[in-house]
Amino acid sequence: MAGNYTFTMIKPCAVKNRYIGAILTDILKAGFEISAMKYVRMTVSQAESFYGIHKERPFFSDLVQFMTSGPVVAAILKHDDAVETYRKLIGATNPENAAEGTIRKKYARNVQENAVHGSDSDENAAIESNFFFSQFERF
Ligand code: 3AN
Repeated sequence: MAGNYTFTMIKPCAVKNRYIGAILTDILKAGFEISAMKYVRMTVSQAESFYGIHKERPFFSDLVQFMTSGPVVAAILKHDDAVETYRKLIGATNPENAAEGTIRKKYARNVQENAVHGSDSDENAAIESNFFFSQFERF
């Protein structure tokens, strides 16, 4: 059965471009509730650990450098079938392939600076949420 929670980050590019408010508005208008939220800058070792699944990919060091270049907004979001519903709202990884009206179509610059992260499975949503938030920080 699909879970009710997903994990997201508003990435450094979208923070720098002043899209935090617009992206949160899109998320809330789509019916998501905020279960947890914080504004943090990851260290290099935290980003390497968070993206460990990609460590053999050619873009890994660029990705870590980018994701540690400034603060991110990290959040746990609640919705029925949260992972799939959120992946639809954000659109394809590469904004060139993202559907009209999606967050990445509107706010992403390219495949790396793609505005937001969204978990790709219930299992990863739980792992990623636990990486950033304790039980006392969730509502
Ligand atoms: P998604 O974020 O849509 O789940 P993943 O998990 O394949 O996509 O990639 C994680 C992150 O790695 C992306 N959000 C993006 O920032 C970066 N990335 C993915 N593919 C590339 C690529 N071909 N070149 C540069 N960065 C990439």
